[in-house]
Amino acid sequence: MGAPGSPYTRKMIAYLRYRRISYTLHWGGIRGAPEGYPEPKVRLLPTFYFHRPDGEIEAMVDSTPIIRRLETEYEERATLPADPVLRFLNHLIEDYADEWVTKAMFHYRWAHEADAEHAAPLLVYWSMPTMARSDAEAMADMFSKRQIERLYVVGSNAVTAETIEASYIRLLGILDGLIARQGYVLGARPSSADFALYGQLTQLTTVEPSSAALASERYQRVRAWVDRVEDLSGVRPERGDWLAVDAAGETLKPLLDEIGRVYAPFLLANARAAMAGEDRFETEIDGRPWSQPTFPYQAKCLHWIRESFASLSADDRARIHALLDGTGCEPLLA
Ligand SMILES: N[C@@H](CCC(=O)N[C@@H](CS)C(=O)NCC(=O)O)C(=O)O
Repeated sequence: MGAPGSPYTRKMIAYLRYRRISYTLHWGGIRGAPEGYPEPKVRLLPTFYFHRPDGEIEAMVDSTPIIRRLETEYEERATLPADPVLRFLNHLIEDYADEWVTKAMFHYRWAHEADAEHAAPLLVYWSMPTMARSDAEAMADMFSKRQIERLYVVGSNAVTAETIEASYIRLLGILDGLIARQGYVLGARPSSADFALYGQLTQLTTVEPSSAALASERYQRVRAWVDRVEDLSGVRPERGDWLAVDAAGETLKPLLDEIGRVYAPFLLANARAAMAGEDRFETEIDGRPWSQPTFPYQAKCLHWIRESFASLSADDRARIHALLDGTGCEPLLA
């Protein structure tokens, strides 16, 4: 169950299509779970309902572990690279897309009045297409008020706006270069990191007028890529389509530099505040001040990155150290 305006829902629909895993989609959103389905632990979009062998339905949220589960249950057309070094980089990039790029998504949707007025009715009609116009308008007003009040939660405010917007524009340029090379971030076949970036970009490059205009003016290649990734069921991936690990450092350098520039300092400052039991923190990101409430889930994200790094062989860890050297991502490993 998900909604077209949810970047994680879009990530997962495109993922399922590429993997040729059959599914039934319930467009939901504001309405909540479809009738007869269990509630997940946390109400989030998308929610996945797995039919268990004992006949029970299991509700699951969080796109990243759902993908890991589906990668185990279905073998063909994997989106996690087999090489452990590349697989680690895939995890890092997927996490950056899910947890940092989403700041840009939420910021562009709600921080500027024209964008917010554009999005609010869409969010209602995506979920309830038959609602009477006057009711829909009232609901859109209520919803946009709530979301604008929550901008501070992701760290979007007058102080951080420039940092968020500049990082979105740099990402477009970096992706333009990567797509031009081989079609996807990690080579000539899509990875879970591609689907994560795609999910955020479905909103940023096609829904929000401000951020979409930035993509259409200068990064038409990225804008076109978003349309293609929606359905990659016809792509036939080969084992050799993954980026060669020897080439990964050079190819991915601009993206890893970007992650080290904005996401690494964010994750570290957030985790430090979470450890100290502080409910908000201030730090510097990309040469500008950054302040926001502590986000406990993202402290776990850092923990998971470290856990997956620690599970690798000494050889693979050394290769990753060499790859990340000078990117700003090094403290994520410590
Ligand atoms: N980490 C989750 C994030 C899912 C998420 O945050 N979904 C948003 C919508 S895109 C949500 O449901 N937010 C709750 C709300 O808006 O009330 C994932 O990867 O699926």
